[in-house]
Amino acid sequence: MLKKIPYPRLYPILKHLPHIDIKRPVGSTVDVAKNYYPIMQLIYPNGETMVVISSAKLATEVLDETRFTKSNNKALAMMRKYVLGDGLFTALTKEANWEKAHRILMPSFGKDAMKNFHPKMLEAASHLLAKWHNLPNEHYFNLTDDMTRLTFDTIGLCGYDFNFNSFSSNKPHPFINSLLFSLTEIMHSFFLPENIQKLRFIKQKRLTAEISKMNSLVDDIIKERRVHAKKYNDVDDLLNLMIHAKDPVTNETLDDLNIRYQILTFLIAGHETTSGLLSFAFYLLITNPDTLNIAYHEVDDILGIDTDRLPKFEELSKLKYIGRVLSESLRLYPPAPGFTVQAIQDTVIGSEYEIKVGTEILVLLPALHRDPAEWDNPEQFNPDNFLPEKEVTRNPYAYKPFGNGHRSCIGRAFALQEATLAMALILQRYKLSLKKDYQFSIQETLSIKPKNLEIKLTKRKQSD
Ligand code: MNH
Repeated sequence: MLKKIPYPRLYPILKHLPHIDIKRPVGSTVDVAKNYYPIMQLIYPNGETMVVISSAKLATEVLDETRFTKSNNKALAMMRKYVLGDGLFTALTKEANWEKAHRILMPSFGKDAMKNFHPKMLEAASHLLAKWHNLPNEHYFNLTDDMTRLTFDTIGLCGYDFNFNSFSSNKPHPFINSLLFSLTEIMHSFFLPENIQKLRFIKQKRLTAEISKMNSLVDDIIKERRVHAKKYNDVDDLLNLMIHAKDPVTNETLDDLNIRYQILTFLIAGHETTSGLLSFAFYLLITNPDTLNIAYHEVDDILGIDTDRLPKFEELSKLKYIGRVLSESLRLYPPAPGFTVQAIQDTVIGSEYEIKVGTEILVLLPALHRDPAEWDNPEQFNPDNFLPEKEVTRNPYAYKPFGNGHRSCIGRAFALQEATLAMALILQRYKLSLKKDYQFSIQETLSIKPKNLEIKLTKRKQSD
């Protein structure tokens, strides 16, 4: 028997918009979806419909790549139009440039390639450590801002051998401000009908200006590479692949415009989410002292409380508990909180809900990752959810922080290595404490991060 996909009360003109807080679209959608588990439908003022999935059972179906494929929802389409073009993230799967760039860039993100990134990741982290070493006592600062400095500098060094020097300034790198404005503006526009959007020409004008500022950083990166071509001949970074590598199938290199899009794609995708991951993971550790203790023990065991010793690449994979902390943090607070797919042809899911070809389907990760049918105590932070024996028995579709299948995250291993390294270096050296009256809330800018996460540090001692 087919059922209608349920939805909340519909309003004239605004349709479902009154149910959504456009400052926190994901959080408010999760709140509504709880009342409509495992599936609901939202209609936006522009008439577009979104089917929202929050159970692993239905995710298992819509993530079957023989029936469904990644779709560029309106936010991705806007990212594509204004910023990222046919770069990997916003290219359509059927486009020749997606497959081509995927083939060219994939090898540099495999397990073997990760070792090459280790020294650069250490270099970026050493700038964070140098800054923290010199902080005054009892000084509160925004942890997320420093995590963003770290991840942004890391992708600059690993990807483009380019030092953004984010830690040398009290202000965020100008690129970060431009990106923040652009993502927020694109997120807000997502909900507005096109005729209203046109009326917001001041915002639109600023969007264009911020995007050209971001593009000028891409110009700097390309210029540096061209002017000092010789110096970079033997460098093993992403940019050299983007510029020189030939696709084994077509024997072509990437074209100049596509190279620009890839540079921006990796600049953005390569730091935003990892910064969110580290921020949430530290917040969760600080507020769950038992888990923090286990993490300290592991770091002390494997690396020692020796403030000068830097982890070797081979040691990172021994930090099993930290790995589980990161996985569990990605479960509760997936920094990229959703992604969309669409049916290849008309179909039925869960044997009861009809899905028409092309219908936008949102896999709402904070809801999926707390599916009561799959997780015991879903709201509880418990790194042991990722013990190996738990992982083998769980439905793999209950946990998708890096997306799905062919179009899943190319930077997964990179992000986890970077986050493990940063967490280990920090725990080796510091105790972290939150401001007394800290009220946890989430800031949404397409991705999610903790808001105003102010912490202070105390140096650890050998005797701790
Ligand atoms: Mn990443 C795709 C999450 C780190 C580069 N990434 C995706 C998708 C998710 C995602 C989800 C799929 C989106 C979709 O289906 O529309 N990414 C993350 C998370 C982290 C992350 C949670 C960190 C934690 N990503 C990184 C890093 C890089 C990167 C680091 C680069 C160095 N991600 C990408 C690219 C894609 C992507 C590129 C698009 C891949 C493709 O479609 O071929």
